[in-house]
Amino acid sequence: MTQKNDNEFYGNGQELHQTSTKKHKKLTTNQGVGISDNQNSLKYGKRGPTLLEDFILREKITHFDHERIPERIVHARGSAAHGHFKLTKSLADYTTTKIFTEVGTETPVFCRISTVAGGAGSVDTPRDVRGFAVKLYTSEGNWDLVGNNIPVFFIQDAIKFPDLVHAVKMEPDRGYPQAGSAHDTFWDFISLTPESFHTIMWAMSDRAIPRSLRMIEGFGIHSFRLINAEGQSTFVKFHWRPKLGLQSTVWDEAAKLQYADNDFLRRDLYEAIDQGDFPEWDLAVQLFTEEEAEAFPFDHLDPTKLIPEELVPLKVIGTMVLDRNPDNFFAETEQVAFCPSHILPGMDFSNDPLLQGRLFSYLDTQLSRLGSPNFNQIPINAPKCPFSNQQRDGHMQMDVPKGRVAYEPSSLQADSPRESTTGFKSFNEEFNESKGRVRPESFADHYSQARQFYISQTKIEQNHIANAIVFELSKVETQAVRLRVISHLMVIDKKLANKVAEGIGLDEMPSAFKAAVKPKDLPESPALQIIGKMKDTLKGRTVGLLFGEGSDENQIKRTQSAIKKEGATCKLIATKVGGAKLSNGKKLEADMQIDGAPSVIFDAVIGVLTPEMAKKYSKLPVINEWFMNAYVHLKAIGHDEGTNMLLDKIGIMKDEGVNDIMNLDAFIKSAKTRHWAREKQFS
Ligand code: HDD
Repeated sequence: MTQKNDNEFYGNGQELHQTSTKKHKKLTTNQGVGISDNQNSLKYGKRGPTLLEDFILREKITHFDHERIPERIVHARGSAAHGHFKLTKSLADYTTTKIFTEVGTETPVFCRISTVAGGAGSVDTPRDVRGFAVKLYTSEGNWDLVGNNIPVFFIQDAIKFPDLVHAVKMEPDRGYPQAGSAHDTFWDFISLTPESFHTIMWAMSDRAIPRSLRMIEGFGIHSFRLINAEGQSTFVKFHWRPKLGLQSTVWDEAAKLQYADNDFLRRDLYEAIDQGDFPEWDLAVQLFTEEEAEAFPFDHLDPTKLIPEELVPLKVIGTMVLDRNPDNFFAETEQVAFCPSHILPGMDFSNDPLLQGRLFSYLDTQLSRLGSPNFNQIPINAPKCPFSNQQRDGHMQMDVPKGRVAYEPSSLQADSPRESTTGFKSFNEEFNESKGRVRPESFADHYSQARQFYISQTKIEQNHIANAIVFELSKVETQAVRLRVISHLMVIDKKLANKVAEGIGLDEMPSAFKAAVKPKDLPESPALQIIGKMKDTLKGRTVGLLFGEGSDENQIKRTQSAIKKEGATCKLIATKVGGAKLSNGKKLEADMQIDGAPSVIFDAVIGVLTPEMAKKYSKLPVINEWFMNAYVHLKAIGHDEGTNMLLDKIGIMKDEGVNDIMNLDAFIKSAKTRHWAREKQFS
C-alpha cells in the first residue's frame, strides 16, 4: 500500500513552499539522494515509533549534532569582511616582499574584528580590547597581521598569557561575568602584574568602547623585521588608520547598547558594507634601525611599550578597503585561522618574547579548533597563490595528490615541488648570550608610558579613564585588590589615583607601589588621544528621525536628503513600524519601531512632530528617554516647532547641540561631533 503524504491532511507547511513558481534545486542527502519528504520522519504506523532505518533523519540529526566547533579561547566573538589592500608607496629599499614593492597591485584580504573576553554569543559592546586580524592573500603566500585596536599588550612574556586570559574570563566557579573585566579575578591579576598598567590605561579609555568597528585603529603591536635584497634588516611596526577617524561611545551609552542591540557593531559593519559604504583603513609603518632602537628610552622588543609617532613618524604606504560581506558566517568568519607565524619572504619576526610564544600558540589552536592539520585547505584559509609540498593525508584531506613521490629530495617525478632561491629566509642574526628564564632590565620601566598616555589625553578623556576604573573597582568585591590597584595608579599619576580613590569612597590612601624603576616624565603625545582623531564628518553615521501622525512630509524629505548628502544614513522611527499618516494624508512607513530603536543606536536624533503629537508623546516614557538619552550621550538633537515643545517639557537644556531643523546646516554641523560640555552637568 502506498502511504499518503500526511501534509495533505495536516497542512504542516510543505504545500506552502511547493506552490512557489521558482525553479528550486533538488533537496538531497549528503550522498546526493533526492529527498521526497523533509517534514516527517519514517514511522511504523501513523502514531507509531520512528524507525532506526530512517537514514535521512539520522544523517540530518548527526550532522546537526556536530555543527559546532570549539569557539576560540579568546576573541571568540568576531565580525569579518572581505576586501583588498592596495600599495601606494614602495618599500623596495627595505624589503623584497611583493606586497610592499608592487605599487598598485590589489591583494585580496579577509579582516576579522573581535572582542577578547566574551564567548561567541556574547554582546558586541562590553568594555574590551578589540582584535584586528587581517589575512592578506598575497602572490607569495598568506600574510596574517594579527593585531589589536590598542598598540600595547598586558604582559611581556607569552608564558603569562593563559593566566591573563583565565583572570579576565568568567570566574570558573560561578561562570560570570561574561565578556567583562569588571570583576575580582581580573583586577587581582592586574594588581599583581605591574607591567600591565600601560595597557590598562588604554583599556580603561574609550578605545575599549568603540562606536563602530569602522572607526577603530589597528596595530600589529610587536616589532617585525623587513629584509631587503642585500639581506639588511629594518624594524617595522604596523598601524591601520581608519579613514572615518576615531569615534567611541560614552560608557552609559555602551552599557545601554547591550540591551538595545546585542549585535550593534556586527550589524553596523554588515549594513555599511551591504549599502556600499565601504570602510577603509590606511596602512602605515614606523621604520627604524637596530641602532636607532638602541637610543629609544625603552626597549622596542617589550610589547607593553609603543613608539610615539613624535619619535618615529608614521609613513602611509597603502589602503585596505572592506567591500564584501561573507557569504556564510561559519564557513568564513568562524573557520578563518589567523597565525602570526604566517609571514612572507622579505619579512621576519623580532625577538619580542610575547610574539615568540604566539608563533607556537596559533597553529596549535587551529589544530584543536578546526580538527586537522589540513585547515589550510578550507577555502577561507587557502592561499590564493599556488602551493604544493609533500605533506600528505590527515583528517579531511581535500586534495588528491598525483604520482608516487611524497618526499623530497626525489628524482622520480620531474614536476614534484623543489626548494627555490626566492623562498623564505630567516634574518641572519648573531647571538652571544646564555640560556636562562630571564627578563631584560630594559623591560623594567612599567609606568613611564602609562603616565605619558594619561597626560596626553584631553581632560574629557582623563575623566572617562578615571570613571572607568571607578566603575570596574566598584564591581570588585575585595578591598585589598582595590587598594593594590590604587597603589599602582599613584605611581602613574597622583591626581588620577586620588580621583579613583574618591570615586570608590576610600578614606585613606594606600602607599604608592614601589616601582622597580623610577618612571620618567615623557613628553605628551597628542596622537594617543581619541578626541583629537575624531573626523569632522557625518559620513558613515546614522541619524534617527522620529515622526508621527500629521508630520510634515516636506520637512521629513528635506531633512533626509540633507543627511544623505553628507554620506550618512537616516532611519525613520515611529511608534508603529507601519508608520503614520502625514499632514498631506499620505502614509509613511517607518524603518523601525521606537521600542526597538532607542536613541543609543544613533549618532544624532531629530523629531518632526505636530504640536498635538508632541503633547501626546511627552507623556510616553519611551519617547522621553529617546531624547533624554541622546542628550546625556552628548548627541546632536534636531527639532521642529512641535518637537521643541516636547524638549522643553522633558527639560532638555538648549545648547549648540540642540538645533531647529529649519536651519539644517546648523544641525548637521552639530551632529558631526559630541557635545562634551554637557558632561559637566552630570559630573
Ligand atoms: Fe592572540 C586569537 C591578537 C597575544 C593566543 N589573538 C587572537 C585574535 C587576535 C589576537 C586578533 C583573533 C584572531 C581571529 O580573529 O581569529 N593576541 C593578539 C595580540 C596579542 C596576542 C594583538 C599580543 C600582542 N595571543 C597572544 C598570546 C597568545 C595568544 C601571547 C598565546 C601565547 N590568540 C591566541 C590563541 C587565539 C588568539 C589562543 C585564539 C583563537 C586563535 O588564536 O585562532 O591562539
